[in-house]
Amino acid sequence: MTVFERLIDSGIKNRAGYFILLDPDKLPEAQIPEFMQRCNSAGVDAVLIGGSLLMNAEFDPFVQQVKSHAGNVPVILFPGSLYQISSHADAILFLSLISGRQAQHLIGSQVLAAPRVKRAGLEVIPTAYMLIDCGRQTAAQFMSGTTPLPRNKPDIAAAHALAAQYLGFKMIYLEAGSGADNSVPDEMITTVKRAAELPVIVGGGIRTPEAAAAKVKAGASFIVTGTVLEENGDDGLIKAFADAVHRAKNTAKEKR
Ligand code: 1GP
Repeated sequence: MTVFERLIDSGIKNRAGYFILLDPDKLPEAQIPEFMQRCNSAGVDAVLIGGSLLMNAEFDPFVQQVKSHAGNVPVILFPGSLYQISSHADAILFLSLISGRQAQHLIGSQVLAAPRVKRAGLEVIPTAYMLIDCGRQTAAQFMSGTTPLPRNKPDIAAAHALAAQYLGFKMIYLEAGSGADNSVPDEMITTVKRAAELPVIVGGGIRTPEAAAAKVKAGASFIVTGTVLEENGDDGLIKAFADAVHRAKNTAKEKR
């Protein structure tokens, strides 16, 4: 079974899935074993590794360390640049920034990355990546030099999602940006979910298990949190997020 099949199987058939984003600059290597132990026992569905920028950490050894302590949890690359490819991961979200109009982020970087991804033997999950305005500029917006989609225009997001489906992407990622002041609006998630028959990952600015559950109810298939776990040392928070996401029921379809 591929990582993608596993995610779909455990994730969206009956319940949503919970992903944790690890930024190599933020999680000290010495803390990786204990952190991954907590992910395993909480039932986290995958860890994503990536960041807009790498200031200090060495990417490849970091991924290797995470993988060696990951147990059953799939390790998926969520690359912020061409430097974030590692053969130690299980899979890669092969991203195209479809909310922007810059050829480099739509296809240019992907052409450069493709041979490296193949050599690394990674499972590829083609993912349509959409930046959603969160009220102020985020690192992803600045680094990509693109304009995010307006947060009060769910139809624009829905049309992008439908185009992504017709282009053959396997997942949609609605991104408010790491540390966003405002997460992706629930109404936009519902509109996107109804427009396209693809699993929807939602991340950026989700700070409480209740907010995560509300996104699942709105139609999210997978929830990503990063910053809140970096800022909060509470041992029980990972489990609280995982439980909230797994227990919440997606009601977006019934409202159709
Ligand atoms: C960022 O969606 C992720 O790419 C997670 O965002 O760090 O705000 O949780 P946060």
